[in-house]
Amino acid sequence: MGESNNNFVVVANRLPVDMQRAEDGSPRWVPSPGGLVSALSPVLESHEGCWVGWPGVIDESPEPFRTEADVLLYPVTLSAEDYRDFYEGFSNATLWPLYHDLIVTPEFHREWWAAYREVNLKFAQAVAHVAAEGATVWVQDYQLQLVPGILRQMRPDLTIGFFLHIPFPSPDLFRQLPWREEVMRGLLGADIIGFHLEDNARNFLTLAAQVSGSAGTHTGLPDTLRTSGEVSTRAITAHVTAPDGREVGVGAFPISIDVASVPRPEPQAVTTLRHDLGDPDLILLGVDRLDYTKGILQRLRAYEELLAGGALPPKTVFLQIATPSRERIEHYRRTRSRVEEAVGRINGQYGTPGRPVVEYLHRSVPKSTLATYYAAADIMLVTPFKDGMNLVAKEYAAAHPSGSGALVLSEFAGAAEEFPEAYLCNPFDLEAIKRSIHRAATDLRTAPDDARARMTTMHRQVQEHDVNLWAQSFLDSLAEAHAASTGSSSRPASEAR
Ligand code: ADQ
Repeated sequence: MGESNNNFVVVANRLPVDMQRAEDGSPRWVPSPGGLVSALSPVLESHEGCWVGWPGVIDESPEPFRTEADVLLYPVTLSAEDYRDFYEGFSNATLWPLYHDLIVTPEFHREWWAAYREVNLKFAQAVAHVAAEGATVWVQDYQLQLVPGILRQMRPDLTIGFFLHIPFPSPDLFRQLPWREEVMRGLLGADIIGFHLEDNARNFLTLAAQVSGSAGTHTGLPDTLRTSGEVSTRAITAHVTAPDGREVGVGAFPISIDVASVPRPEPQAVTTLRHDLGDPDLILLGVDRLDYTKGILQRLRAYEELLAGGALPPKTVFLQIATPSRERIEHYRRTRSRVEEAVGRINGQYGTPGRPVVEYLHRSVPKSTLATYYAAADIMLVTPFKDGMNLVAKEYAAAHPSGSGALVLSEFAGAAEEFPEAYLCNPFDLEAIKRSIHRAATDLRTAPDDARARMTTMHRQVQEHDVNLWAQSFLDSLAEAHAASTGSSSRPASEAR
């Protein structure tokens, strides 16, 4: 198959691998981290499609590369300025905090916006190059919100889906964005727009009714986009009329994990880990990118106060794995230093020589190691202030088929909608986090049947709603939208599978 002949194209900020150069200058590809990659890799492999994205190294222009699973990886080059202004700037210091309910204050800079437009154009051009006539294109996430609109103009033959992996904020917050009309128009270039939750989709529909999509409007909120229908999960039932008159479907598609590929740890590996940790009575676990949205510091403080109050078994260990993330951005640096300060303080106060009460790793770990941690953990702590979904919660549920363990979960993680059986807490309320941890620890000892029933239900939920269902329902909706708009019965996304 040639480079310009792909019937199914995924475009995301990152390729599912990173390119590194060995000492002799030869390129080497290594798997890249993150929820999006975890979610999409199995889907693309089964589609034999093309993935357009940045290879993870500034100014590198590697040749397109075909994986063993016959997925064509088509790199987009980012310069140092692109990385600074498009990625660290507009994507992660403007949109990320804005869409996560202003946990830190978003910065609005015209140069960053200019870079965002230019880089979105670059990605759209790459897609236009690799996509066959009439292909299906699936655009991923907040870094590429203008791509659907640009592609619609360049290549009206394409069927375009867009999925947002992070929350979509309330209209009042979104309307702070100086370039709100342009972003809305960009998104409305798609045939369907998918979110994790019905609430996200409703926010978008309300906004679409408020913010004009008409070209060139920069003042006020003049024209109203017509919206219709109620949002329901895993299907398109609501529509908005785009400025060019097309009907755009809007729906909720909660993402999940590839349950079949979750590694099953050897029982011996779990025993060895428990032993290495000093055979504790209780193991708490946190696994996150080191991001201020994830609430790592709050969770450490809750743990510290529980230790201070003697509320946990004497031999308790908290294992916190934090993947390095966006390390040049000031708020991330500050979050890291506060987290590490808290780890030092808690160990200084409550640890004994050779027996820290917090084990902290600031690095990525292999999936098999992660699986051992999940299996060994008595209580998983997932306490983000805001999270689109949170795959870690689902990975933990998948790792406990017998119903062992317990999940403490923020009510502001998308996963809370699917896991009402978790020990839910408000992560802004330290007492609430403490209560949930304490209740989970107490139930494991005194009400094990109740704890087991909760975990078993969550395990079943993940098994029955895995990443394949997510991708399938999105692509089926996209194919239906295409068929409806062309009046044809062809199903492009299904054909591509
Ligand atoms: P993320 O913010 O990256 O994803 P999450 O959904 O939890 O958050 O996914 C993280 C992934 O990275 C998980 O698969 C986890 O196993 C892996 N991971 C984390 N730390 C690791 C470590 N130290 N070593 C190895 N692997 C590690 C974004 C959104 C989420 C949304 C996903 C998918 O912010 O809300 O759920 O996309 O849509």
